[in-house]
Amino acid sequence: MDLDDHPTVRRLAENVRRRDAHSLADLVQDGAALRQLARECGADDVGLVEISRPGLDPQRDEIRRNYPWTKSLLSIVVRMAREPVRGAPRSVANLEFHRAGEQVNHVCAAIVAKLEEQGIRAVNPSMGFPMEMYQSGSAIWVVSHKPVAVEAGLGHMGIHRNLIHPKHGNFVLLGTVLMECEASDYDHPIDYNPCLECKLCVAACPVGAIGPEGSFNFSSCFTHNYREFLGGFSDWIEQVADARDAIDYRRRISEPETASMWQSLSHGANYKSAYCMAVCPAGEDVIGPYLRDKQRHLKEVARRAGLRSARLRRRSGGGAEIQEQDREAGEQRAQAALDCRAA
Ligand code: B12
Ligand code: SF4
Repeated sequence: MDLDDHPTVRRLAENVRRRDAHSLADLVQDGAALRQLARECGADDVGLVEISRPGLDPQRDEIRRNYPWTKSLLSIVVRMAREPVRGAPRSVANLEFHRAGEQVNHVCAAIVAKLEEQGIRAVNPSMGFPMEMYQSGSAIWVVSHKPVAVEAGLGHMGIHRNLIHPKHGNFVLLGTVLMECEASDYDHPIDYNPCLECKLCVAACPVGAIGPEGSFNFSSCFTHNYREFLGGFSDWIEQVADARDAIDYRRRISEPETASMWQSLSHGANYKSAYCMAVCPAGEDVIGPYLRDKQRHLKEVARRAGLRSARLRRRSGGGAEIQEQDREAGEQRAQAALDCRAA
């Protein structure tokens, strides 16, 4: 068969001819149309940034290493429902984090599909996981969404380091689409930070990861909130590997923690905190109840913090009494396992 006569090859040649006929100016897409496309695909807000923006200096080389053709970035937010994130049960909050996260990925994938139909190369790096584990040592993510969203005028990072959208507050998850095309116009950072500097996030964090001046202790948040991701998972595997037998395993890991790890493996990894986000009153749609009744807002924050204080003391290794209780509980679990075997 003459391959040049094959229908697929003929159609491809025609498409390439048509594409080559485009002038560079045709590759500059109308900014308003790109924003409209993102909204039609389900984004709650959107902004555009050129790759040469100084705010992207720390990640430009990294982005271009993987996708050298990137000329502009489309940044989107998807709003989360507030009450599921605010309440104490983390299973409810996690449902909302997973739902909104999936939505971010779907919206970005839909935008990429539409752009591809128009002959524009585009990719949608993940909103969270999966990430590039082989890059550990440098950033394992393909795009750092927060600085892109800031440059796209979608908000600023508050004291807790989450992006606060001027309307939806910090109850948003972020996505970025890398595009081959330039846009006719770009967005810019908003001229104020929606953060109120109330420092409720500082008080609510169970492991003190957020400093009142805006410093962030990565390791504290990572070890606690991300117990069932990455480092915490490795720790669990090592406990399994090091345990001499089932009874020794039960001494090391409590049954609820085993069950929680199973839930994460079977239903998607679960966050253990996000209380910094839960308590944040910033944003036009969010601030109302805080302004109306600060005392009530504070009481609710305190109630949530109270629920976690024992865990906090245990995790920080403080309190010999609690360590003793932990040891006794481990022994009881081991004894129960022995009784069970003997029966
Ligand atoms: C890495 C990461 C984390 C890390 C670090 C958090 C952070 N502040 O950067 C950990 C595991 C702690 C984390 C936790 C959470 N995350 Co997170 N996370 C990311 C990720 C993958 C990259 C963040 C990033 O760009 N960091 C770098 C810069 C821009 O941020 P920074 O605040 O200045 O970072 C400082 C520290 O993180 C530190 N650092 C970063 N990496 C490392 C590595 C080491 C070894 C060390 C020592 C320090 C360190 O150095 C930076 C400079 O001070 C993004 C997804 C993505 N691909 O963008 C989601 C993302 C930032 N996370 C998000 C969320 C929702 C959370 C949690 C609420 C999780 C949850 N559901 O419980 C918490 C909130 C913690 C907090 N207050 O920041 C959302 C934020 C949405 C928003 N409105 O801003 C994002 C954007 C995901 C998304 N697509 O929406 N996350
Ligand atoms: S809780 Fe208060 S201090 Fe913390 S980020 Fe939100 S508004 Fe800013």
